[in-house]
Amino acid sequence: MNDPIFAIIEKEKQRQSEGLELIPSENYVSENVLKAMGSILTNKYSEGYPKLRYYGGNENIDQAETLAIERAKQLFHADHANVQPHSGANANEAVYFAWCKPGDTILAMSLPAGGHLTHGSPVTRSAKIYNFVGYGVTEDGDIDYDELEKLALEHQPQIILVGYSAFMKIPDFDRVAKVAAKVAEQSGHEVLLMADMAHVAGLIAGGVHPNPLEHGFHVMTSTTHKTLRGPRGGLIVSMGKVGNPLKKTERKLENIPTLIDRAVFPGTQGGPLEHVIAAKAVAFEEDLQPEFKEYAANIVKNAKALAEALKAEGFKLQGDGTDNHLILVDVKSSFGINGKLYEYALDKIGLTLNANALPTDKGAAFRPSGVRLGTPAMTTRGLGPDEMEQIAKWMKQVAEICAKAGDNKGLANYDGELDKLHKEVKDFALRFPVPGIN
Ligand code: DSN
Repeated sequence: MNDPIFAIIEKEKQRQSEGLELIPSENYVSENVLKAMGSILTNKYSEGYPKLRYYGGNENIDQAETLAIERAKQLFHADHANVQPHSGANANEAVYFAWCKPGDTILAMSLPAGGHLTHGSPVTRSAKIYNFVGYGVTEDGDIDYDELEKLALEHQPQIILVGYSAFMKIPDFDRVAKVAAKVAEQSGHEVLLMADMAHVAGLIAGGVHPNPLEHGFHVMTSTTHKTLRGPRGGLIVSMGKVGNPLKKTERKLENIPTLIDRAVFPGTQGGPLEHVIAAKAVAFEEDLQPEFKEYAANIVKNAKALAEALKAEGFKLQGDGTDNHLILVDVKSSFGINGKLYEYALDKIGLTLNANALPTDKGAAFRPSGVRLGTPAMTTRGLGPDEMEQIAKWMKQVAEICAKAGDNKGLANYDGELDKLHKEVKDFALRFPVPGIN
């Protein structure tokens, strides 16, 4: 084992246990998830779907993938699950490909408002193929439903997408479903209702967030590694008739599960990662347990406690708080600093989060006014509301240092103070074991 890669993995283990992970899209998987992911299932080619493969020798793989599919359906009360997407981006692209022709319109939350890159950012492949129209958020951080409706009636999209990577409210899925019905009536075409719930899928599975599939939505995409606490990968669950994915299928909403299967393979992907799919199956089984409900509730409880503690320390929050796992802090108007400097300084003391533009930022991707943080990983590690107060205190101390330092270079004058805080964070973090490491 002389390959330096193994020393790098050991160093990363140390970083993960000695620091506190506040990035809201990260988490720690269980030992069993790690075991399945690191298994010899990676050796197998299995293009196709269970019992419909293009290679022999898939009798065991079929059983593993079928378990993953059945567990995902049970988790989200879905008619169908496709567990093959390699990532959330691939899952989204497959849904667009399943339903749209080049040039078709997709209405989604714009990136500055909190939407995701794959929801129509001009730098993506999808945006070069489809016509994305973006809706925004109101001043209090909720979806601007009036704007959404106006744009939907004006552009008559093929897909209305509710999804985000920086949004703290609970979407009103029923209201959006009503808009889709109006568009369908006006345009004469069916409208696919798609939810990208990558961030909150674990909250849905844990019963502390509404399930879009129970509010008229046809498709939900997700990643499996965020609040679902599984391996890095993607997932699509949907409602409708499940047909043979190897046969051409009429483009109708009731056929969406089969259209999606065909769009994942052979439409947009090759051989599935069956070791990762087995690890998804393990995670889904964990997500079905009663303890996971408690975990999901604790994520939200901790996020609310952290939001309150941050406010008490003088931070202004987008939307003034959170209803899910995620918090967007306006560090510019709170402490006169930019998010990138703050992210860098917090990294130095072992608190990891990411700089993030606020809906009001204009073209400031490299010097955004905010940072985004959340509680899924900390909750897995067993931290509770009291610990959230301590994190808020450290965050204020570092914000004040950044305000005095002015920039990355100026921060060097505060190495002593930052080192002291780093030691405090490390001693604190080591009290909370990381699954699979400690
Ligand atoms: N990169 C993810 C996030 O952090 O929100 C979304 O894909």
